[in-house]
Amino acid sequence: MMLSPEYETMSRPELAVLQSRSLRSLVERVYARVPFYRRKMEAAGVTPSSITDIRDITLLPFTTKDEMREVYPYGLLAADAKDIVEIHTSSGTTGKPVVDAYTQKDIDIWSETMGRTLSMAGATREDIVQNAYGYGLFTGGLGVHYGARRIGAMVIPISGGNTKRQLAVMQDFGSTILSCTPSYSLYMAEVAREEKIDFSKIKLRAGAFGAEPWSESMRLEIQEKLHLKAYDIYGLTEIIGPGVSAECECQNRLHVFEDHFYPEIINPATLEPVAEGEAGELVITTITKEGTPVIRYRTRDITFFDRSPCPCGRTSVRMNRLLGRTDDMLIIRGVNVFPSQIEEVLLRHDGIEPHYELHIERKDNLDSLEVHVEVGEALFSDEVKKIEKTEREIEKELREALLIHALVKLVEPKTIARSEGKAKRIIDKRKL
Ligand code: DLL
Repeated sequence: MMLSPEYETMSRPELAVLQSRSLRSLVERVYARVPFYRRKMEAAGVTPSSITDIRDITLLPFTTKDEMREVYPYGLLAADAKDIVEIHTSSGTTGKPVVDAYTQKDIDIWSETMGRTLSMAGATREDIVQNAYGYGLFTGGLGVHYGARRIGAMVIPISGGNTKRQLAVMQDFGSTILSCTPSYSLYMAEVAREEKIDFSKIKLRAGAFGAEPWSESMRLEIQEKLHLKAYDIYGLTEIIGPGVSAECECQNRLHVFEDHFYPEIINPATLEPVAEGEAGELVITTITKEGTPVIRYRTRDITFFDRSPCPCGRTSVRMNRLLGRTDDMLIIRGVNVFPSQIEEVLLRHDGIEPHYELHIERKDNLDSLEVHVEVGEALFSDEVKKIEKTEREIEKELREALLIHALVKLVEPKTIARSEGKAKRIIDKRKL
């Protein structure tokens, strides 16, 4: 399903013309209205007249999360305060939150890109979207809400949590699309099993999952347990919320909504663009945003681009599912380890549940990694020997994948904390 074919299938040269026009107007606006950007541009020796083409974007300075926090709460405002109609913020668990202020036009853009996101997962006005992302300052709830409204679907604004009620609502109202974090969807499947609710009898046929990292094996598991097609959706508060990129029906990498969000990939160490197709840090410029536009925002998310044509007909560049983050990349005994690599190994094993925690400690200057992962009831009731054998097997595979030793402990069913939002899986005691 394509919401806006004129944009989604636009030829690359036409898109570049559109992007160039948007970028010129953005740079003029922020230079005139946002001292924060004006100062940065002056320091970099750039003025609005330096920017004529989208390719000139590399002349502009980057923006980081720390800088955005420093100008909290309103320092990035590029529109008149009276024209702001809504705000959202990041959770602010690691410092001052980042503020996203929207004009009506920004809300319209957000509704459009989220409408495209849901359409790509097959949603139409016939659908009933059970939206279990949190409503509030978090962008997940209202982002999906606006997207569902844009395509004329019916939305159930249930928000996160109260899992038994989620299950009752999806049966009673016949929800066809589910939106929540991938880890929460698996928790729903678990509670459904206990309650003897059979997902094959529930009408859900697609899910829009994102806001946290997940792997291909986790997708297969969700699809099997919830009897639906699971789509990856991506976004972040600093840019707009969800609706920056999403998978189409091919479920093969996420189309970036490039007419609004201009993406680049850089080497985080040198800040230079990577070679075509190489992985690096995703950088995004909100070329059409009015409220709090962001120029060359360093997302810290790691991915790579695929510019090959997609069978769906959309012409936009696709980004790979996230490989990790520059800041959640663990460095254990000098080796770079991404939690996604560990998840991939764990979920290959039968009898293992997708609930795990990584415990990292430092003793006598030596890092240790322990992987705690839950076993299913079947394996748990097996002999101890079988459990130990599985532990050793996983350790061996982890060593092959990560090149370091990790101690694997299989733990009893239901002992790892469940989350109704983003799962917290890394417990790094080295920082305490
Ligand atoms: O999580 C926005 C969102 C809501 C996206 C609902 C998708 C669905 P933040 O709380 O600002 O915003 O967190 C943004 O979450 O930089 C990524 O590291 C991570 N993230 C978001 N989507 C994905 C995804 C929302 N599909 C941060 N896969 C981002 C992996 C994701 N990580």
